[in-house]
Amino acid sequence: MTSQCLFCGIAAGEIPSDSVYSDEHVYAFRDINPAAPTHILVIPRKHLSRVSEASSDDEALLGKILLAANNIARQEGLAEDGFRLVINTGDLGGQTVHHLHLHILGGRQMQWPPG
Ligand code: IU
Repeated sequence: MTSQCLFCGIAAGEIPSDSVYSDEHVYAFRDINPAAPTHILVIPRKHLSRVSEASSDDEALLGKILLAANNIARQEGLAEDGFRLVINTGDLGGQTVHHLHLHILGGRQMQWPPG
């Protein structure tokens, strides 16, 4: 499902993005409509439409995404003051792009509960 999926296209380099990290399994880029001073999306190159579609086969991949986010947050200078990781899932979860993505949000005070 490469060509019909926006984030597959971004990970493949077919659609331009402001890349911050790339490896064999994971790609990360700056959100086009940032909701915080730092807003980065971390995605698996493998197409998974949402986190609830992941299976035990994806255990290592999910770990890679989380550890990549951790490293990116450190590189972006967010580690000391803190940051937020978010995975919106499905309609009620507020997911609008149907390729699993982990939001890194930082650089401002976050509120709880989220909207
Ligand atoms: P959501 O969790 O599915 O709601 O997040 C989708 C994000 O993808 C959202 O923050 C958008 O601003 C972002 N995005 C993007 O970075 N580039 C795009 O071309 C599109 C959406 I469409």
